[in-house]
Amino acid sequence: MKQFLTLDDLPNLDQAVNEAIALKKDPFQWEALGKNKTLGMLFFNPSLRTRLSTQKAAQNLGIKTMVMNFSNEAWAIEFEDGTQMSGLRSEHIREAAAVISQYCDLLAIRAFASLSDQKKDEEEQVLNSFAKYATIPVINMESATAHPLQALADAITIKEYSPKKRPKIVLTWAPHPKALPHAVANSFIRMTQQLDAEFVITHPQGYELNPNICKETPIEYNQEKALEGADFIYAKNWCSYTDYGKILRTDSDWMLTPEKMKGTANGKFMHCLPIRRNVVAADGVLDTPNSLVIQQANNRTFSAQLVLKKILENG
Ligand code: SN0
Repeated sequence: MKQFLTLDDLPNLDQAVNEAIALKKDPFQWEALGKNKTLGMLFFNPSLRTRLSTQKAAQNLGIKTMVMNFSNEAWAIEFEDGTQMSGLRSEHIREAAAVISQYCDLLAIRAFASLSDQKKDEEEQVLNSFAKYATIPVINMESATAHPLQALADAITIKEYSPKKRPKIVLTWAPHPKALPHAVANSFIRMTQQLDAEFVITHPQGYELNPNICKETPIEYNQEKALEGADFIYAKNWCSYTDYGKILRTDSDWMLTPEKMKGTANGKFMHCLPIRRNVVAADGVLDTPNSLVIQQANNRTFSAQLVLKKILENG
């Protein structure tokens, strides 16, 4: 594998999940693989799981890490070509990416959607500019439109906890006070479409996601109906895609509650975290053995470890 910008960079999802589960059983087996290698990690946005699990994954493979917070520690970067840089941006992506490429062997980047400029978000300006001007492999730690490390961790978790060969998986929109990106939902959809599963997306009218991602996956506007017989319930908020960046509703009608979970097939609750308690899901949903949120976060390590290992093996 040359890079990991989206799930499409994985040659085979099922094989990747199996290999990640094998790494989980024996995490230090490949400790010599990353000797003298450096992973640079650039954060344009906050992180807890992504930062620590990716560092831990690197450590398990013998890779050293350098972490930099770009939102307040680095020079503000100019991404446009041919501009006269007399404004607030001090450094051009061309120099920044070239310089970092000399210090590091691998480069991981977190750069959320702006949610104001749909064109730039869809073009993945930040991630793709680093991929273009860096001379080392780039790894996506959540970009404007995708969070493939999360989706791979979710695939591992579903494999570990599935009660049947063909489970019913529901992605449900949930309320949130802030406008959140589409990245987690997008990658979860792309991942789940590749599983042997009955997959349904449910959200209020107006929250339709990118049709190029949803493709043939059924959308059910009645949440209760969608949840019937579900084995996995993946909750996530996202802002409007069609009315880009807007919050259309914040009422608690779509919050996951223990009552709603009763209509599922003793369903497992999933969320990428961080989760707003009693907004996205009630305490009574999170504080039960059916919640897999902590296990999902643990699998982030093995998702990242699998990706780093595949890239290192490529040379
Ligand atoms: C991010 C998102 O894409 O939804 C990261 C998830 C891994 N989530 C948030 O920004 C939540 C922030 C909040 O205030 O609850």
